[in-house]
Amino acid sequence: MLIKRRRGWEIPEREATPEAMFWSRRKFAATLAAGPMLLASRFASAEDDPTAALYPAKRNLRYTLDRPITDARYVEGYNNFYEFGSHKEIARAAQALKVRPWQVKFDGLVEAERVIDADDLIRAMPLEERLYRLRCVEAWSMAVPWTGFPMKALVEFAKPLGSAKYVRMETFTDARVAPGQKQFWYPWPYVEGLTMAEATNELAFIVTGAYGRPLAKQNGAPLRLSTPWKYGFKHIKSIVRFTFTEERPVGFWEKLQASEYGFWANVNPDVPHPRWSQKTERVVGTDERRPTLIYNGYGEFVADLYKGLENERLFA
Ligand SMILES: Nc1nc2c(c(=O)[nH]1)N[C@H]1C(S)=C(S)[C@@H](COP(=O)(O)O)O[C@H]1N2
Ligand SMILES: [Mo]
Repeated sequence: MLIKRRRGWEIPEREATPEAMFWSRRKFAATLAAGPMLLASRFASAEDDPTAALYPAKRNLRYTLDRPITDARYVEGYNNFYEFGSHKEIARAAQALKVRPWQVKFDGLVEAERVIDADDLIRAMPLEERLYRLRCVEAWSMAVPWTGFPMKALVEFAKPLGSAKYVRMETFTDARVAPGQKQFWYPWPYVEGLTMAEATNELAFIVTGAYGRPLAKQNGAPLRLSTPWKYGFKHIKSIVRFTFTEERPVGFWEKLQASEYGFWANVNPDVPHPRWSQKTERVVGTDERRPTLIYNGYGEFVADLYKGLENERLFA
């Protein structure tokens, strides 16, 4: 007889871990309450960071929030990073990830394949700070001061051929440091993709830092994507490879459960997830619920990207 077991990803997050319960039962709640500096020092490693002097970068005032910035202790203590576990308390486990040296590969439909060290890439790019909202498909949200550079600058650096239609991104694979990757039912490595028009839209941002310092490992150091008009699962962490291609990439979640997680994944309160509503979101770190906005409130920047694509499943 086939026994159907409910796995972590089949349970809506707010049902699995109401936030009050999450914070009260956690073992290192005391450390987190003591503040982000203590957390940062606890997690500080011996690895020197030659990019540290680039932070804090100048804030770009074009991108504004409609709510306060989420306290760093939530952004750095309540994470999705399935490589380190299918729950939210992965920050400690993620410290095992070695982010130096870190090679990033550009391949596929490019003028010439190349590999560059992440520190060299970061130093070559125009760093700035942006205040962005992050809306997870599980119906929670945060507001984060990310540091990074426009993905458009990265695309220009990669020199894709005119025939490239998509960019496929891939996370590291190393089951020795990321025990989640021993869970064979997940389609590792984590993969995500964007169309070239999305990747070169001004909002698409490669994140290298947050809160005025280099990015914490649990947030996807050394390079992570932010596409704030799309659900959080598109925001792939700890990227090692950018491949330019004519074929639409199949993301990690799409491969696992295509009926629930698609390629486009644009935020829309009127298109429910098959198992829960997307109408509102829980604002992490507060007891507030807010109405969710179409394109997560970024329609003025991105709505035009989807003209003529109305037959696509744009919102899941
Ligand atoms: N490699 C990788 N990237 C990932 C994930 C993951 O499990 N693995 N989770 C995604 C999901 S579902 C969300 S909501 C965001 C969470 O980012 P944060 O932990 O920095 O808030 O990361 C995304 N990027
Ligand atoms: Mo998510």
